[in-house]
Amino acid sequence: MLQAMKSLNLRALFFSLIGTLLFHLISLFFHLIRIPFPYFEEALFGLGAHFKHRPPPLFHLIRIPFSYFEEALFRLGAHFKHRPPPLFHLIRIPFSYFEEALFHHGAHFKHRLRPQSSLNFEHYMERKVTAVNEALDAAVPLRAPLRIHEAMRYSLLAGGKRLRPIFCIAACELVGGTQSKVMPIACVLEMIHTMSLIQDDLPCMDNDDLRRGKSTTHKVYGEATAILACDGLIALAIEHVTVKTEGIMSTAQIVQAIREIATGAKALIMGQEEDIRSEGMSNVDLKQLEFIHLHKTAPLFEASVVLGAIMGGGSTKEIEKLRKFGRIAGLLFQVVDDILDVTKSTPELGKTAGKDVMAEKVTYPKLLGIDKSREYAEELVQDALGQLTGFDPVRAAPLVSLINYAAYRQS
Ligand code: GRG
Repeated sequence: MLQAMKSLNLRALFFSLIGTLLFHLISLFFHLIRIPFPYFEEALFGLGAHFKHRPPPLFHLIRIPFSYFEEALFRLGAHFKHRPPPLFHLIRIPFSYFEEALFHHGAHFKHRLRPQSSLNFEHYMERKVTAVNEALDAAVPLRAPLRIHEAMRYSLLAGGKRLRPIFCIAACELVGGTQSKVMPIACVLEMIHTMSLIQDDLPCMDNDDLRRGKSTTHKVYGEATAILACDGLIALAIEHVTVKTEGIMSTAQIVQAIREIATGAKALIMGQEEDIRSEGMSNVDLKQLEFIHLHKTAPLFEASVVLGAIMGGGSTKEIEKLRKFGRIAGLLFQVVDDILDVTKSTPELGKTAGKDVMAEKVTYPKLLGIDKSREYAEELVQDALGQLTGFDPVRAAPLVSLINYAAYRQS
């Protein structure tokens, strides 16, 4: 009898222990699956992330966080109200829902799980910007007469993003070319871009005091020297295409490069003229605005990738795909420029913020509003990335990241 009671007690104890354990395991399980979803979603929405494909309700059951995303979110400056326990860090499962949002937000992943994601974009940009800056520095030596050379160097080496030369190098490397071969052409693109900015800032155009975080060229050197610096940069650009490419480009390639640059420059002039004429006009529609942006900004981006592809020995099909990619990238850049003009401050931009509104310029936010302008930028990102299908994904990674950078930059 005693024996039977003992074994009954033991059995009861055993079952109660198992029951308690199960209860705790189940509540722990529910606790764990409860935390992660709001944990990420809250952080992502707080960052203003957009999800193109929200996961179906079923997926909401699987709410697994992992350090892969956490790392990226931290780099974006995300704040988490509830951090999941370290146990979760063991579970590292890619989740395209989060990945897409983070990637499009400009996030960088140290350990990317997709093939193209092994690129460390920050390091990539650092390396490319340094190489371009060194080449530009060497391109304009400080010589007599000092003042004009100083003015050219002042604007050229003022520390821009160097996006056009980097797009050019990335396109060249995408089709199998090398940075050293394309560098003179990459510099040409920055020279023309810089001279267009000096002109754009002149009192007779946008009349601006600040560019790239510094006083504009005419403010420092006076209008006459600023205009001559523009002329000097055009002359230097032509010299670079024809002289600095000797032995590395065929005559046919040089002619093609000059044609691309001239076509781009012509378009820039037309876009700028329409931009200035549209100031203060209330009847400018989307079609006209697209004309302005497609001329004022897109052609130099287009020329950048096309020249990169030509220099890299790309096929006609590759060049034409990249041409479309470059044009969309340029349009995207200008749409984002319009958005930043009304959403960021002067110190953040390094140029005068809110000047489009002040000058009564027609912009995407003015015609569509900020949200629709962002949606349009998002469409352009997808459109541009679509042009890269068919290219080797690892080699295309810099252009993918550059598009994301152009779209989600903060200045
Ligand atoms: C190569 C032979 C040869 C000639 C060059 C390119 C060129 C001819 C002239 C430049 C025309 C010009 C002033 C274009 C402006 C381009 C431009 C993108 C200006 C900046 O646009 P904004 O005002 O941007 O929208 P910011 O940065 O001022 O907000």
